[in-house]
Formats: sequence, C-alpha cells, structure tokens
Amino acid sequence: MQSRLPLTLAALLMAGAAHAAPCSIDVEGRPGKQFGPDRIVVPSTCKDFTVRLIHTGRNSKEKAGHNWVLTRTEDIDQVMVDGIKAGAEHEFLAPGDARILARTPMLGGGETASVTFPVARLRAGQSYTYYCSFPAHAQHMRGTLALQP
Ligand SMILES: [Cu+2]
Repeated sequence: MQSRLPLTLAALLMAGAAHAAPCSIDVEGRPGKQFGPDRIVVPSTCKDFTVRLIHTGRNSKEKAGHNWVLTRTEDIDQVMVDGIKAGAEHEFLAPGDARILARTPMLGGGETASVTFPVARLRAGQSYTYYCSFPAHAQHMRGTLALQP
C-alpha cells in the first residue's frame, strides 16, 4: 500500500495534466509597450491554438494600438521593415505577407480580439517571435513562442 500510493498519485496527476493542456491563451497588451506573457509554449497535442489579445490600456488604436503578430524569429526584422512601408491603413503589415503566420487586428484600449491558427503551421525546434506592429512598439513589445517538443 505504502509503495503503491505514489504511483497512483502520479498516474492521476499525469491524467490531469493531459486533460489540462490548454489550446488557447490570453495575452495582454499592456501600457508601457509590454506583452504579458512574453513566452508561449504551444502544446503539440493541440490541433488549433487560439491567442486572445486584450488591450489593457486606454489609448486609441491610432495613438497606441496593439496587435499580436507571429513570425519565425529570423523573419521578424524584414516583416517589420515591409510593414512600416505598408503604413497605417494596413496596420503596419504588408498585405499578403506569407511570413506572417498569424495575427490579430490592431486594437485600441479596452478592445479584445482572437486569432486561431493550425498547430501544424509550427515546427518543433523552430524559434518564433510575436510582436506588435505599431511603430516603435516592437522593440519592447515582443515575446517568443515555441512548439512543445
Ligand atoms: Cu503596441
């Protein structure tokens, strides 16, 4: 009995963990140009993954908008350059840019938006970065995303 109890407990915990693997996450775009969290691990057991972005500030999207844009880490610099050229009418993202793996619309303070993308779009071992494409936000407003190995 004494030796079997920990095994039973471990089995219960593992079963609970398997059921709990969340296929969605809330990300806050906070005043001070910060994302919370700034690191996301996508469970490989998920078919689709949803990011819900919440702009917790008060500024309009014209003054200090936030969005959530996912690229491979090595693509982000060029995606940003092309996005700035595309301008505000395209929310600082080049239309049809295939390097953008997922994105929400640009939000103003108090607004929320979700994006769902297929986990098959991600590769284990590949580094991904998410950022806000509003001008001058991305230097601080970025995080890393990885597929759970
Ligand atoms: Cu922003």
